[in-house]
Amino acid sequence: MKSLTRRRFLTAGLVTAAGAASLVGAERIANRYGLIPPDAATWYGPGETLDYDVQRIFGRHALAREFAPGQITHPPFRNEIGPPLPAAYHQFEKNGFHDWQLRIDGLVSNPMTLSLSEIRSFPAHTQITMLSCEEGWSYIGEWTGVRLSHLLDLAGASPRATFVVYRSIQPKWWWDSIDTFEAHHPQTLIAYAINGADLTLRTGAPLRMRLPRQLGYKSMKFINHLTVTDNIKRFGDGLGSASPTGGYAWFAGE
Ligand SMILES: Nc1nc2c(c(=O)[nH]1)N[C@H]1C(S)=C(S)[C@@H](COP(=O)(O)O)O[C@H]1N2
Ligand SMILES: [Mo]
Repeated sequence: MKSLTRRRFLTAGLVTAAGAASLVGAERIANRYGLIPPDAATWYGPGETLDYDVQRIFGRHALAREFAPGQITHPPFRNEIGPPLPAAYHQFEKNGFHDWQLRIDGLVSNPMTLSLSEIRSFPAHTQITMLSCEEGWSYIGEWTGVRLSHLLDLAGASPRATFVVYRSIQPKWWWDSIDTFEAHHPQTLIAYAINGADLTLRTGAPLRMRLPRQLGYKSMKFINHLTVTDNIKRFGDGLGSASPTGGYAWFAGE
């Protein structure tokens, strides 16, 4: 009921903003553009919905600030990794991650499983950006990887898709999602290197989501699975990530 009221409120705003004639049309636009974050019904709802909508209406193409090489923080700050990694992870690590795979499925015409060497053969992008933890610290690093949009194009992601779910080797705690704007944003990378060297256990080896427009916890380490969807409610508790249950908002942008 609550989220319905909020939806009506948003819809009214959209009607005003767009000068649209029809309420039904505006509601369709709100849903089409995903202007309601998946965890809107939680206590983050009102504030987060407002942040998210302002960002999506006015700032969805905005670029996170990029820095000069001399501004890189040495060594990078590294956060605690919790909970402990499973034994399977350490097996991959022993083999230099040669058999690590990234699965891409869901609303795609060509589901695929990519090896690390395939991912490294794709066009590489490097960016010097800031990673900010919600706890207040931050550091500047140079990340290299493939654009997520490149992988989505390869797999033939459907234009009907609204979210991309990403999972780590710790899928119970560390799974998350982004909307398709964020997924196609040119600074959104599946990263495999930091400051010119392969990622390590502490920095998320062998693959890490790198989202410089959102707080650090969205830059998930140990990624092995991407699912393209038009129905985010089907995943986990339906809130878009494990975070809202643990006390963190799904949308961590500004
Ligand atoms: N799989 C996984 N990803 C993770 C975490 C984690 O514990 N496990 N910590 C997150 C948090 S809270 C932050 S702030 C950043 C920290 O990245 P860093 O270690 O490169 O500083 O990683 C994020 N990604
Ligand atoms: Mo964090």
